[in-house]
This record gives sequence, C-alpha cells and structure tokens, in this order.
Amino acid sequence: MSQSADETLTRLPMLGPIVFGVINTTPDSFSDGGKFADASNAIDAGIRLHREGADVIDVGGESTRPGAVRVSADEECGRVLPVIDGLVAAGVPVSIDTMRASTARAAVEHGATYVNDVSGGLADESMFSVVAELNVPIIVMHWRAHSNEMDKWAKYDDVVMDVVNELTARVRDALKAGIARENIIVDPGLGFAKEAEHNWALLRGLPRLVAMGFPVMVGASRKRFLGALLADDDGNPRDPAGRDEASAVISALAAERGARYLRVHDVARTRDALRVRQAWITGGQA
Ligand code: PMM
Repeated sequence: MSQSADETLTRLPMLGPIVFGVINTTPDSFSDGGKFADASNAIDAGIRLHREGADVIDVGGESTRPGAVRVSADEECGRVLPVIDGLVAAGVPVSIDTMRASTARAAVEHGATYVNDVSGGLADESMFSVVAELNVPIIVMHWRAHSNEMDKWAKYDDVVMDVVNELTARVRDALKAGIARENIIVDPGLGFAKEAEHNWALLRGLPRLVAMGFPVMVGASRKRFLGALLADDDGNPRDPAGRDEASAVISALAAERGARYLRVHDVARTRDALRVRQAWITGGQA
C-alpha cells in the first residue's frame, strides 16, 4: 500500500517534477467552487486531469480559501471518500488534502497514497502519528492559523527564513512521531497567512527551501497574488480562470529552481510549460 516519495521520484524522468492535479469537492473553493460538488463530476474531472498528465489527483473536501469556515469530519469524508473510490477504481493515484487525521486515515484506507496536510500537523495533534502508522508520504505545508483568521498572521521579519524555521520545527515533530524521512515533502504554503509580497519572496527564495533537504511542493495555481499581478488598468484582479497561463509559468520557473512537486488546477497548460523547460534543457526533447 505504501509508497515513499523517493520511490515515486525514481520512477519519473529526472528532469520533471511530479504534478498534482487539484479536485476540490467543496461548494465554496475560490477557484473551482461548486463545480465538483457532485461525486461523479469530480471523478470524471480527476480522470481527465490524470489523462492530461497529472501524476496524482489531490482531493480536498474542505475549503481553505481566505475566510473559509470549517466543515465537520463527517461532511468532509462524505465529500471525498466517494471521489477517492471512483479515482482509485479507475487506477488514478490519489492524495487526500485534509487537516484531520481521521479523514487522512479513512482516505488511505480507501486507496489514497499521499496525505496533504495544509496545516503541517498543527490543526490535529494526531496527524503525524497516524501518518507514521499509515506509512505514506505527507506534504507538510507552512501554516499559521485557520483560514478564517490567517490574514492577520501574515507578519514576518524575513519571510523565507521564518518559513524555513517554522517548517523545520514541523519536520522535527513529524520525524519524532515516527514518519520516515523519505516520506516528508515540504511546502511554503503560498497564500496561507501570506501577502503577495511574501509569496513572491518565497518563490524567489525557493532554493533556500530546497536546501532543507526535503522535496519541495509549490502550490501557486490561480492564487490571489496572481490575480493582483494581472489586474486590469482599474486595479480589478484577474478572475481565477484567467490565471492559468501565469500559473503554468510559475510551475516551469519553480521546477527550474528545484521544486519536485507542483499542485495545479490546469494540468494541460502545466505540462506544456514543463515540456518547454525540458526541451530547453535537453535541446529539443520534450
Ligand atoms: N493550496 C490550497 C489547498 N491545498 N496544499 C498544498 N500542499 N499547497 C498549497 O499551496 C495548497 C494546498 C488552496 O488552493 P485551492 O483552494 O485552489 O485548492
């Protein structure tokens, strides 16, 4: 059942990062809210993303958009488990995007092979011990507070140094709980308790995160800071669906600077961008 992050890496081309395609089964996610609230739509969309080149489908049942309120564990499981069942039955590798140990356990029992915890083990004190027992890779994301209050925590002395230090503490706890070193992936958590300037500083400082010695995931896809970057002349932010080209450019640049995992909504554009990067490096081999 278990599959380490390193085992996954060795099966993939050396140059390419692993692409996670996002399926949010929530009625209120900021970029695709409501679209996949019906399980069969979500399964079809996940299979489509997999065909377009997603290595793994990241299934989430609780919105983390700024200001979002939490749902119950039962509601979260009711949303994600039928989708995981459908994807696993279709042979699609699945990650569960959850802050709850009980949901992570249920998802892995239903066939998910990654746990993606945006709270890096902070929201549920059982998360690390449960993941240690499940023996699957975990994405430990930088996080400071739940979405309904995270914006007020967006204060840093040196955002790259602070995020590296706080992630180092989370990783230490994960190891202490028994999670194997090779099962840990870290993520700077773009947009989580971060203003646009913090996100850009973290992207620029990616090599310092890579130097922590763990594979790094980057999740910039369709986020607010891209809407702000691409605002019109009146300052109105670009809609989430109009941020996919910018997201794909970030994917290629992040891969170039050492990101081993990318979490994106538009897999086809991401794959195009990664093929351009690969051809650049190899002299024409996509
Ligand atoms: N961002 C979101 C949700 N889950 N997981 C990881 N590891 N990294 C992220 O940056 C991340 C995440 C929020 O975006 P969404 O609402 O589009 O899923």
